[in-house]
Amino acid sequence: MRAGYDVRVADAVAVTRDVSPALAACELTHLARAPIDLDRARAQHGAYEVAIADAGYRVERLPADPGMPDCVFVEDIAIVVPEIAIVTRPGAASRRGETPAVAAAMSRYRTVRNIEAPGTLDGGDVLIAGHRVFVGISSRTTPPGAAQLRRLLEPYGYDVTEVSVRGCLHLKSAATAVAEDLLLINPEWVDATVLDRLDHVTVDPREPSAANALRLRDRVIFPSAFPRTAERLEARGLRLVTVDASELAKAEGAVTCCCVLVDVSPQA
Ligand code: CIR
Repeated sequence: MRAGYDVRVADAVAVTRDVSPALAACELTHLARAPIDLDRARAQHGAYEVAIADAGYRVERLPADPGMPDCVFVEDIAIVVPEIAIVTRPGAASRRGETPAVAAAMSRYRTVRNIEAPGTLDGGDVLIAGHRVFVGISSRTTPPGAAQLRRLLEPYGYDVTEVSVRGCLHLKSAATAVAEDLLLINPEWVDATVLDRLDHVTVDPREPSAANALRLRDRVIFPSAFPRTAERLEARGLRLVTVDASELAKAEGAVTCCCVLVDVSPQA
């Protein structure tokens, strides 16, 4: 077991959103459209929520909007730090209507700030590792969007660094934090010269999509589709809980993108 785990998990909330009945019309950037079994997607999403609840988080599920195919991917809509929540202006115009419901949920826990036009930014492009924040410049997040994020976070002591992303949707398709001081990276999809200054594990090359892991306080939620990379993480002492996320993966979703974690403990 790695040092530094805090297993006191009370007072943590995971905001999720139901799978939209319109999911088949989701945005796609790198994948060809494939049939999605909505019932199976909902069952897998429910099991994912149970895995998060088992870790001691209170899951707060927002209702789906039938007019918003991608609304289950709440991560793209809000970024939360102990001091504020930032509601994004998503890069895909079809997703901008997702923001009011998520903003309302965030306003119960944090002062809400917004990314404003013309900047765009998806939460999937924002990787937070302590007070280091990496923001991916991608097909969804523009330099003006990243600059707004910097202006909002720097007053609280965060160091915001832009990272270019290639070959994948978001920065967090290519790199996620699996512990306070440990990243999981696919170096093919991200400028690793920025990220590899931090201690990191690389994905197994046969599992390029394996860099997205959801770090909870005492465990990591990880897709069952990537057993070789899972072995690498377990070898670093991480406790993994695997979930089948195959249906939402057809919509280019992964495990970080279906929740926004909010620490509501008094010290937050
Ligand atoms: C989209 O293209 O916006 C959705 N179909 C998938 C978003 C996945 N979000 C994420 O990885 N943060």
